[in-house]
Amino acid sequence: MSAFYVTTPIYYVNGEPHAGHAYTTIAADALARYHRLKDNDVFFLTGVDEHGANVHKAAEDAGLTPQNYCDKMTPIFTALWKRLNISHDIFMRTTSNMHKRGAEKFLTALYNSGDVYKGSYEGYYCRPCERFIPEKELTDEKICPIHKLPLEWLEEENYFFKLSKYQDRLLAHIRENPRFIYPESRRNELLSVLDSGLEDISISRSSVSWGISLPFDSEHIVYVWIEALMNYMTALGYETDSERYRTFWPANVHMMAKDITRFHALIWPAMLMATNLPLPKQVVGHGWLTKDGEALSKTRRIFIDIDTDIETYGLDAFRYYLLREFSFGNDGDYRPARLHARYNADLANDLGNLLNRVLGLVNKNFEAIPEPTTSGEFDDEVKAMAQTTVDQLDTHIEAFAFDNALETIWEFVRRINRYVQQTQVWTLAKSETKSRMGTILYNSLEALRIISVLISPFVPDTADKIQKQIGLEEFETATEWGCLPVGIKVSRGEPIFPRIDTKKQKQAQPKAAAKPKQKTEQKTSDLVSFADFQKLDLRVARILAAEPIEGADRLLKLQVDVGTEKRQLVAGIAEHYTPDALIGKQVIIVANLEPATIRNVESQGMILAGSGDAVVLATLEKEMPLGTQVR
Ligand code: ME8
Repeated sequence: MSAFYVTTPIYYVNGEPHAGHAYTTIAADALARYHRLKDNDVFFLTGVDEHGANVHKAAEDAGLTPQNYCDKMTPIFTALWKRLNISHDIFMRTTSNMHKRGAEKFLTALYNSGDVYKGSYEGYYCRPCERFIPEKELTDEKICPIHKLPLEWLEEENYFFKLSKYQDRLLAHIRENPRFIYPESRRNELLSVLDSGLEDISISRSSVSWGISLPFDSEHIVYVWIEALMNYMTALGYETDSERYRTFWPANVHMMAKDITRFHALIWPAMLMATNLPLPKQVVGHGWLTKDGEALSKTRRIFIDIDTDIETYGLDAFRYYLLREFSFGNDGDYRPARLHARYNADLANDLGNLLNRVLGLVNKNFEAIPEPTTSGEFDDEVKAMAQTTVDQLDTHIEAFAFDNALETIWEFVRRINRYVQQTQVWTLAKSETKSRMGTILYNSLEALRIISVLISPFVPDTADKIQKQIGLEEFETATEWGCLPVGIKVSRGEPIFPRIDTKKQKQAQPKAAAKPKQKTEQKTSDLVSFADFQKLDLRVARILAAEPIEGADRLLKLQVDVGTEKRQLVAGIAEHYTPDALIGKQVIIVANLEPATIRNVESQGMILAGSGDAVVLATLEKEMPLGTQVR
């Protein structure tokens, strides 16, 4: 059992938490749960950043003292984490005494390192970022590159930390430890920041009053960012050199979005180098969750209505969508229509129906879970796939590829659906085939048990529901086939993801339902609203294989790569393209079309083509990465 310490950023309390905060926290939660499943000794930290000028100003605006304001805002974060089923071990508040004492101890150590000196500072400051914007990043308009708000000119006497002294050591550390910064693009970004030279940074503010005083000069308040970074150690009991601190420091993963990787991957390690403390093992800066292509923002009031979506689809569907839809290092546009499609296809259809169907057959034909006594076609393949599914998960999780991890589990879910189909298990109830039926149902339930264990880090409530329906009381290992006991009673099986039709979805979205009359008239004249157009998920894909479909002269069966997954499509282009001519071509597909079965072949999407006398495949002017959205 090894120690695994994962952290989220501590979020500012100057506004309510939004989907972006939920995204990081759910991802960190899935990681923590995955490591618990692997029997590691896990410590998962999240919390709030309660000091600084930003929070002070928000308190003033609300007519409260800063402490009262924090006491009012912090429970909003803890309530959301409860609702999202976040399994943190500690929730840090930076106004706590534990943090204050730990921060003072760290600041004293930093001062004693000889790398702190007094100087004066002037420059353009962004209040929402709480940082001076370096000369190199300034535009003529003097606008913050992140918040797009005007910068303030600030002049102060400050204490400085000799960050520049650590440039070479940081460079060497990042080069020697390729996994230190994830993803690669962020690592390269920071390497180029280092190449262009680091400046010393100010670590105190004399103009700010809401924060922790420097232990070596009480006239100054520690800069909120320097204070916040220390929380990762103070939360463990750094102040008293506690057992927990000694077990879990250094952190395995600091998780965050790309906006703040620089603080975590350059400034924080330099502070630790100065105080001779070990560095965190990985700094992970995922992409932005966007809405209509724009980053969510408290200051710019760009939000996603997560309440409606959780109410409509349930928490686990929301968690599933966030983790399955986006590639973690890249930005991802949040679309309720995609959540709807994933709910019906992956959750209701693939997983929910499978469970329901298998339980139904067990209940109809047996008193309890039957014993597997025969062996037949596909059994070994299914058992082997359980093992390969487990084996592949580690690799995906280590690469923070939550999307690939879930896709791998769903390939297994779909394989079990095919197993039920291929064996036509429902036809085997006659006495001479009943033992074969029992074996197939046992195998299917055992696969579902393993699936429930594997999905538990991502959709924990669903995992519990599946286990309960199968009649299990405890989670057993997923690495061993055959742990499912024979002879226990299974439940009747309520659908775990009842299908949600579009009409119901529209009702749940008041904005869409309450369209003005004029819009309806436009609709009848065949115009499509922008919102409707946006529901289409068009993606760049590459054709990997193509073959004719027996008995269908116009159709070809295609295998395409959409970047994060492979799909099978049926296209009516056989009269215009030979299979060989198609292989390797980049095309555009409609990725969120409901799957259809055409001439007994499943088609998961549609390929776009100009269609007149001739049929010509649509493609982009230049090749783009697979999976790129086309709008
Ligand atoms: O920066 N997409 O707090 P903060 C994805 N207090 N993630 C997002 C996001 C989006 N659109 N918007 C926010 C601070 N996040 C400091 C941190 S840590 C020592 C101090 C998430 O409230 C993401 O994790 O501005 C991002 O890094 C973090 O919220 C910023 O939170």
